[in-house]
Amino acid sequence: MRPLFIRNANQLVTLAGSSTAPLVKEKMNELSIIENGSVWVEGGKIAAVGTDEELSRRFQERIAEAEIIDATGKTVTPGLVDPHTHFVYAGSRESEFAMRLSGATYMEIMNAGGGIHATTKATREASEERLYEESKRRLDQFLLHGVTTVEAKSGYGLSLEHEVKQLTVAKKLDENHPVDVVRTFMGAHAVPAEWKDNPDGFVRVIVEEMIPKVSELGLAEFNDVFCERGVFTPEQARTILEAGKAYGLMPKIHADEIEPYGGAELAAEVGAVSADHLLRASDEGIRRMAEKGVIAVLLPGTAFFLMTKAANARKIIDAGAAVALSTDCNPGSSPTVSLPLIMNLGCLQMGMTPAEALAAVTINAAHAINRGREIGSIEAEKKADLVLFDVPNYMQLIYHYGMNHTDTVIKNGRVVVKSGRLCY
Ligand code: IZC
Ligand code: ZN
Repeated sequence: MRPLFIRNANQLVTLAGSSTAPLVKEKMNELSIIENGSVWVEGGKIAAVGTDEELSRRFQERIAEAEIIDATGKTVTPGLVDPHTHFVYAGSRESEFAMRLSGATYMEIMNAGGGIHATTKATREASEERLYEESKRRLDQFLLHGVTTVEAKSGYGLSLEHEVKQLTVAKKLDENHPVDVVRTFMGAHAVPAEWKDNPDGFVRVIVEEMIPKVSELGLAEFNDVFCERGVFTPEQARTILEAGKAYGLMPKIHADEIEPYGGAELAAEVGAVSADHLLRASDEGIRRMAEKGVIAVLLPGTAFFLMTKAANARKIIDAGAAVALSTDCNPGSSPTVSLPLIMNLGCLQMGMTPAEALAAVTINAAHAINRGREIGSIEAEKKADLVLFDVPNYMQLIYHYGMNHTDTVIKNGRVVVKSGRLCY
């Protein structure tokens, strides 16, 4: 592969210097921007970063052999990282939109057999091939919006067979598609209809059958639980997350989305990598998360789409917890793939600065999926995952809401999106 020389970005937003720990507090505003910045890429990795003047001097003898990408007038960022999605699913739930618009809540729809249960039915009925095709289309859309790594949860199978099918699709997408797909087992996403009268029996199936099998097959790195009244209690969540730890699955948790339920506290107790949602998390829970280094993954698109008040990112950052942002891409509460839109909502609805929002979808998002050393910033030795946005500065990327400025995407040193179109 020829070296790649990305030249002369109006802003090269590197986010360098935080590969071992996420950015917290004021540090979330330090983006390490290089004006007229360039990047030399070799063997799929970033080899050097600097001003165009510095790099063109340093690589003078080799420029002729490189593929040149002119970034004049553009903004270059690390490939965006989405650390919380449910994008592997079949079917669609727009019929619930109308129900919610006339007053039904997300939980009411779920308790009446819709919501997660509807998607579980469609996902169980889909063949592996069809699930792959439907999910691949979504993954292409992520890539077209500048995302080069995405976390994907299971949780629409809710039986050993179908959880394995869902994670297998995610694994095959990881292998065959340019976007890296980091897998999370989420058998504890809902209690399926057949276990409705015996939720503890279902918890036993998760702990005794699903977790050992998923771990044996190497299908996931993380283990997540929807800890919410009417779904899984903090006690059940603790049992499931501890069982996962024993099989090498790192804990994550859907915490305190709908009411304060002790999810943030539990995340700190079990040493979760992240606690996600946190709209109603207690101050004490946030304090404990900050103390234990649990990353807060916030999902303002979900609050927007469910018409509720978003989490208070300002308070969480000021309390010292690292914050990441995510789409929560899923068919019911956040059908979007756009992290630029999510950054905009992070600023308008959660009190973040644009710089914090960008740190939250790059380096901090990478840490939220345990990839801080490989991705999330533009630094020598890291994967050459880069995005050229057709805007002169990163602020404009966040300011223009609902627009897609992605021009070029480079994944592992290879151009996979050119002039806003897929070319992998
Ligand atoms: O399908 O509704 N919140 N899980 C927890 C979801 C949203 C996904 C869904
Ligand atoms: Zn979720």
